[in-house]
Amino acid sequence: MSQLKLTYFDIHGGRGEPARLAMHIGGIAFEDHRFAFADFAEVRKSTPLNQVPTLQVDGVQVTQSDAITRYVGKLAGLYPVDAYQALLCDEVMDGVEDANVKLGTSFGLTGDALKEARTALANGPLPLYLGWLQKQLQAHGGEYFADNRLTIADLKVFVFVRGLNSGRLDHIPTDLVEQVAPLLNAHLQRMAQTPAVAQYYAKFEAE
Ligand SMILES: N[C@@H](CCC(=O)N[C@@H](CS)C(=O)NCC(=O)O)C(=O)O
Repeated sequence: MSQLKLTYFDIHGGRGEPARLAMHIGGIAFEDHRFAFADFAEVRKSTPLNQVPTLQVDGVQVTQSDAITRYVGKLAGLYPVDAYQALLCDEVMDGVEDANVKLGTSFGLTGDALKEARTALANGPLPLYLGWLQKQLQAHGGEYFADNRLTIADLKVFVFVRGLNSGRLDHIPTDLVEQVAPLLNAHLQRMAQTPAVAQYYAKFEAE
C-alpha cells in the first residue's frame, strides 16, 4: 500500500474532508496533516497551485480535491465499479464542487459586500443546487446518491450540507437546507449516524 499524506486545514469540513472520511471508513492508513488557517500562507508555498488539499502518494504531491477523493474512494471501496453508477456519483460530486466554487467567491469579502454576495447566493444558486441534489437523491432511491450504497458522493454532499447548516457562513440562513431541500437533512442525519462516520468524529471529541 502506498504511503499517503493528506494536507488540509484543521477543520471538520471543506474540500479535504470527504477524502479524510473515505480513508477512515475504508480503513486506509494515511498521515492526516492538519494546519491552522494562520499557517496557510506558509503551507501553500509548498503546494503546486498554492492551494489545498493536496495528497502525497509515496512522496508525489497531487492536487484537486475531487480527484483525490475519487482516488482514495477507489482504495476504500467507496466508488462505483459500474460505469453508469460512477457517472451518477461524479455528477453529484461535480455539482457540489460547482456550488463550492460559487460560495468561494464570497470568501474574503466583508461588511455589506459579504452580506450582498451571500444573500444573492442564498436566494439563487444555492436553492438551485440544493433542489437539484434533492432530486438526484430521490431519483436514485432516496437513501444514497449512487450505487444504492454509501459512496464518496454521499460524503461530499454530507460535508457540503453540514457546512451550510453550521452557522459559520454569515448571511446564509442555517435553515436554508431545511426550507428548500429537507431530504438532504435526512440524508445528513443518516450519514452522521453511520457507525464509521460517528466513530470518526467521536475520536476528535475524545482528544
Ligand atoms: N480545484 C481545487 C480548488 C482548491 C481550492 O480552491 N482550495 C482552497 C481551500 S478549500 C484554497 O486553497 N484556496 C486558496 C486559493 O485558491 O488561492 C480543488 O478542488 O482542490
